[in-house]
Amino acid sequence: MVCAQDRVARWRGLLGGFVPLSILGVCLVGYNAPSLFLSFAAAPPADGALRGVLTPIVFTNEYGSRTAGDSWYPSFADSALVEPHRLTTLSTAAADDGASADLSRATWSVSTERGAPGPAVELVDGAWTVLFDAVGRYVVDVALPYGDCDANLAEAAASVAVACVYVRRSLRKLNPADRERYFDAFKTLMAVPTARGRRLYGGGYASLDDFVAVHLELAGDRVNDALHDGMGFVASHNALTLAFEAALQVVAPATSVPYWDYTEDHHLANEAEDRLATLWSLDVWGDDFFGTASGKYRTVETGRFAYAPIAKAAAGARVKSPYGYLRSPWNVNKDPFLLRAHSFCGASYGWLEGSLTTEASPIDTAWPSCKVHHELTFAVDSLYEWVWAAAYAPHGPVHFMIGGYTHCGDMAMAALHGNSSSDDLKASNVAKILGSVKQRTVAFPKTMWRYGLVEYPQACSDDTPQALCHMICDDPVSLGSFRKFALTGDMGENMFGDWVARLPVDLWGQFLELICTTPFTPGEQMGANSPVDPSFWPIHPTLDRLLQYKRIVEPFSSPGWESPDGPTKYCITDYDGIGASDCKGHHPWDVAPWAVAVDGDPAFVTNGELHAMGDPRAYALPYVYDDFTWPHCDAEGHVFPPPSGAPRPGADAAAHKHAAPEERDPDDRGPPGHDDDHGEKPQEMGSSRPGEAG
Ligand SMILES: [Cu+2]
Repeated sequence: MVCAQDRVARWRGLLGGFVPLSILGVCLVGYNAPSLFLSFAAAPPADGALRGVLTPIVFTNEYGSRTAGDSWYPSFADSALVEPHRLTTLSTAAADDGASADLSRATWSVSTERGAPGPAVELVDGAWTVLFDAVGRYVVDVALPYGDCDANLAEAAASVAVACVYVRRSLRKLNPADRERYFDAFKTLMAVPTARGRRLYGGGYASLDDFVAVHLELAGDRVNDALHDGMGFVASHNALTLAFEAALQVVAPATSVPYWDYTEDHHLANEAEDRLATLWSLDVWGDDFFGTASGKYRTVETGRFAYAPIAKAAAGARVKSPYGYLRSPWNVNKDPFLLRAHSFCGASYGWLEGSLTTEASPIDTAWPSCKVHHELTFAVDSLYEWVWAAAYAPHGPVHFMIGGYTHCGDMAMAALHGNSSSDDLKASNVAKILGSVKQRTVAFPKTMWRYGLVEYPQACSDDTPQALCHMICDDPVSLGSFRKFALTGDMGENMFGDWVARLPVDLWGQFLELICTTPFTPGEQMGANSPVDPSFWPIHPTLDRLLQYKRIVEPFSSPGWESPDGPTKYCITDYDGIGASDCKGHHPWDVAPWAVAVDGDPAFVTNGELHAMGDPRAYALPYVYDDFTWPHCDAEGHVFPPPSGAPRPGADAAAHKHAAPEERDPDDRGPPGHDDDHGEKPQEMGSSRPGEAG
């Protein structure tokens, strides 16, 4: 303790010593230089009254401490970030470490941006704590008696702007309590229907099935997918995630939807010997996370999501599965449980490090890597190009590799084995053809229906055996229908592989029989009901985070919704930019299908408005991301630099180098003569591109 007289003497001493100390700068060695200069800042003014100076106000919760201006968001350059419904500890201290500043005697006040009283700050076990209960801007003031030996010589005061926002964290960085809270709330939304939930939790509640139903209705439309394969993809999924997050928060107020940086999964699996086995055995598939799908039925059998049920669609639902579930019309699955096949009819994958131009094909599965996310960030400079690219290689394979296909029977084509005289159809080629058919389930069961080549049953009654509920082809399957299915332009080749064109005429019927009578069944993440799978939700925040980083670090030179060069194509069915389909859901002026919080209240906004709300320079969303670093990518040489452009210590930002694309094993190529379909951009009808499941 330094008493008043001593302190005044000390000021004098410091002031008196100033010149020589400055001249003999070297003499500072051994002193605590920073606090010395802070002491000068607190030097008594001419009137002789002491006024203390406080160190910055620090806001601490279980994830760490924040001070004003330490976030990467330009909108929060002057603010400290705090989180709603999470106990926050406030601290500050006298900058002059010689002064006595008894923090227990501080007076704190919190007010809203408009000056209304905010939440109370309370002294609990010697620490000042506050619980913000609503997203918004606040001001925190503190006054601290500043003096010594029981004499208040002055009062130090400080004021800081605070932004209270939810923080979306990496799924892998949630502390165990928060991870439990998130997945428990998820389970509640899964189990409690909307009407009952509203009685229990209030009007903001909505069940998971509510979100599944709307996503299914919009994505399961036969002609226009209003959520995918177009410019509305990112904004509509941001609206979906925001609305879902708000429903979760009704149950668990401190929760936010985590992001799953699945490039880390690529990084981890890529270093392993058996990459796919490693991919599916990572932590996120454990009982504490999404749960492991296993067994004959490929459903989760342990953990909180064990036997997660799939609901029946409401009476009169426009889009439902043949068995009446909240599933896609092309999903003939009879089983009532959440399905993740993780493979296509058991066919093994190749493993490729994809790039932005990769058309992710089941032949070479390209789980999104650091490389592709880096390219999306630094090799694209228009929003238009970014949104079109983001949906595919950087995102789509996560959905369809999780979902996969099953119920493929034994895929026998007896005649192919025994009766063929064709050189093309030696046994090894037959195996490859069947392997190709398996792998291409990623596209054809849906694509053939979308193009009107096949139908699915309006209804399969509950007692219809699975084997009898499948797509409906022309009856009898004719040579004409083979031409229609398999030889129409590029379509058949894209759907099945270029071997179809060489299939002998006498085998066409048998091939069609196989295709048309097998109850190929997609996992949920392959279909329009993908939000029913807990592993769906943390996927899109990952893209959103990448987009926010891009907008902070290297903003688009063409930030508009429209193509900077050439006609704008709003969705894949917008032929030649002339709007042949209405592309509903994909224009900036289309209203996003889920309400989002605007100034605290749910409101429907357009895709364009929602995108503007995410502008880091005029940020109006109720959440931020915890950080924008990708250490595992930096380690691979795909460096994500901080906003200044200055390299982080230890990171070679100048390099931006890419690892050479992995050499592909020619034996992984699948079907005979498979034509490399990598490198294609989004296409019109006629493509069998897997598209964006989810
Ligand atoms: Cu989706």
